[in-house]
Amino acid sequence: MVNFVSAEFYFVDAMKRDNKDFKPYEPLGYSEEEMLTRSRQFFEYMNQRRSVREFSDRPVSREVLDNIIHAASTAPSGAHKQPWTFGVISNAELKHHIRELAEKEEFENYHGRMSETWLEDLKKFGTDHIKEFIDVAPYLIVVFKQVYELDEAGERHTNYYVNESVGIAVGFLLAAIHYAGLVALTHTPSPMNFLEKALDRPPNERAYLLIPVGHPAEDAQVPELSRKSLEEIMFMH
Ligand code: IYR
Repeated sequence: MVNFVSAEFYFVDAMKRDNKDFKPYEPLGYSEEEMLTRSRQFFEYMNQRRSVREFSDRPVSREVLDNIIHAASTAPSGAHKQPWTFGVISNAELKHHIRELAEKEEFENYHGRMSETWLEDLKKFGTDHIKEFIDVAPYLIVVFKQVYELDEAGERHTNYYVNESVGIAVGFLLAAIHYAGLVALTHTPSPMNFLEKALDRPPNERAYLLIPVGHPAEDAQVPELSRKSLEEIMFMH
């Protein structure tokens, strides 16, 4: 890491490390050409990802779902605390219960809690308080952030950069879902605390996102949209 400190500080830092905690990093070692191809292909692949709101009830195997969540769990996190829990709901009654609770909140949002500007911004997506996808998708992944860690003895331990860590893990999750050829929606029923109660979660967990996962409905449609260009999102000095 480039660091604006003198070589002496580097030395002290290195001394603080306990070598038994470290092992050599094994680089992937792609050639320049491979790097160029891989980075371009990855962009093109990711650029095909779309949020989908219309799901098929076609089942998805448990093993595929496990792999997706395992991939999400490889995300970096503050002090490697891994401050996340992924709840997977496939039970039809529980999904329906969650749908009813989500629709109740969303009804309030669409009928008074959201500003005119917000409703206007959402118009082109055609969303409303009806959340059929919660019943239809074979799995709901409810992502929880752990605002602190609770160990087996019930002791609290601090977690760091929890929102950043869980956000990155969800990014990995969405990439893994797309890589498996499935679709997802990052749904934000608001407020979301009904999920903590409905899923009987411990006091250190807060619901972060509700993500239905599955195959798209055969006639699924997605909004016509384009993404910002590199020039718009990037600067370089
Ligand atoms: N949470 C609501 C509203 C909503 C808000 C945004 I910002 C969106 O991009 C989409 C929807 C809902 O889920 O319908």
